[in-house]
Amino acid sequence: MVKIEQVVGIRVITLDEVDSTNEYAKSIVREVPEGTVVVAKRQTAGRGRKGRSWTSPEGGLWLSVILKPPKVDPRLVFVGALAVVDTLADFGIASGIKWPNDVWAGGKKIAGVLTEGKVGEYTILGVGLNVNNPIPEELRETATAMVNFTGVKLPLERVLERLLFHLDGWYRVLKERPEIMMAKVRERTFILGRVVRVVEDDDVLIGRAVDVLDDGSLLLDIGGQLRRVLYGDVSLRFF
Ligand code: BTX
Repeated sequence: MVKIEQVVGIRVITLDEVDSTNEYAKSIVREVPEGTVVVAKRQTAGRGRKGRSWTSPEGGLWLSVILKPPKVDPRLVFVGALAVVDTLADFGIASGIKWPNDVWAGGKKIAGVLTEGKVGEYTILGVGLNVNNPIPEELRETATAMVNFTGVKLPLERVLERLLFHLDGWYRVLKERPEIMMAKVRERTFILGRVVRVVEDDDVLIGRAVDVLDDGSLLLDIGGQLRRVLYGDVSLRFF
């Protein structure tokens, strides 16, 4: 029988409070093995992409996984997104990926993924999942938490255990059979077939999302012209 070695979660560092688990993970990257996880009860300066802030009070799961892949792979973000989708399914919550780095449930954002790395050295895979935490007033239109679906608070330890299990599994699939992971990403990406607005650097593109390609980029149909988008912010409500 082939023994499968666990990578993600071989070591878990738990903190009560930290500015950002991604920052903390970066500061210890050289001292710990690949797969080490930093999880904090609350973050005082949780970050999203492009310097945006990520609200992280007690009750949610805020964690970073230290990965040391041979090269930086932009598809690592999907390891996080797919693991969240599977974790939510374990608790009976249906969700989908809003390319490239959000997970939505019931029409609202329930989780976000932030990958940061240094070429040839490491990638920090940060995942923020709203579990039992309150959603601040100003985000209630767009954000939700697991507790809003279950009606009862969830044991955070159990959610963490499922999330680490799925992160480990999808990281292995990415390394060994990336095409299988990308097929799953396509299946889970709920924006496909819909007209979206994508902001890519200074470009604003409006078109129909038709596919997620094997390299992780989004294929847009803009009035019959196909355009590949490597990275960007997607909005669905822009009319
Ligand atoms: P993003 O840039 O796609 O999303 C950030 C935006 O999401 C914010 O501008 C705000 O509108 C909204 N938002 C803020 N907090 C929440 C929340 N709790 N739930 C839903 N929406 C919210 C997404 O970035 C990537 C987030 C990664 C967060 C993890 S937590 C662990 C790790 N450490 C860290 O500092 N960041 C990552």
